[in-house]
Amino acid sequence: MSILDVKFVQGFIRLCNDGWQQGWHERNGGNLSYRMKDEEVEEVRPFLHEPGEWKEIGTSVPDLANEYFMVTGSGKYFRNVILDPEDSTCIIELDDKGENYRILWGLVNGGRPTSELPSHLMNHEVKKHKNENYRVIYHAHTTNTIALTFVLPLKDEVFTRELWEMATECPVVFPDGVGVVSWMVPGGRDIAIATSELMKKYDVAIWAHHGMFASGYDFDLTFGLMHTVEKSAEILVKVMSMSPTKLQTITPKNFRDLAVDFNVKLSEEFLYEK
Ligand code: 2HA
Ligand code: ZN
Repeated sequence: MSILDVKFVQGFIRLCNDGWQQGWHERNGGNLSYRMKDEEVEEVRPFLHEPGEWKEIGTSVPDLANEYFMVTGSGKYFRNVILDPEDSTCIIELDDKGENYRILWGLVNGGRPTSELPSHLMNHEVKKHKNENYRVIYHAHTTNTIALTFVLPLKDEVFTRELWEMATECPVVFPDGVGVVSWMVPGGRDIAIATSELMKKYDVAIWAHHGMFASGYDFDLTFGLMHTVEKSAEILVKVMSMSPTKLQTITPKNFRDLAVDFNVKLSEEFLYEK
């Protein structure tokens, strides 16, 4: 038995490799974090080493105090995670204030958790408030979604509506819509605050000219959400490449009908007349 046989560790590694195979993780692009369950902490405890030094997170997440996370390492390549997870990822523990972390496993050749740790943890905190079941925060450099941030207005309602129109499954997969953050310097507290504000309302936040954050209960749902949004963006890029206008599309009335049959609530703010 090794830590690599533990189910959530396998799920974490598989998501990294799936993202790499999608082409969303050039070089060291993207990062992933997982908020571990109590029983999972106990499951991996035999494999944890003497704690490293406490280091500042760079923000404060008091409602995540004493929690454990598996996260990708700063500067590490998603491409390598499946080959050497102990080099590319780590398990960290937060202190009793939610202001510092220490490494308990992984990053065996040195390094620190993802440069986006403040955004990840602030998103986890917001999502945990909303619903204890949220455990995964995933950031990827999704090509088509990024392309759209150069040509669509950076408004939540425009991105949501345009992405919904591209595939009938979309309003069912992300009925709350998607949020958009204008270009900001990555890695710091400001972009973390802006993103976590959007995560109060949405499971998806798009960073203009950079990528996407997705959140979900487990690896399948979170990867599936990222994949669905990015696929929809790819269709939109193709449509806009063929023609500046659509000859036909899914209409607001169609969406309202769909909402009834599929039992989802679609906010009228996204069903505006164009
Ligand atoms: O390189 O994606 O946003 C990691 C990142 C930073
Ligand atoms: Zn990034």
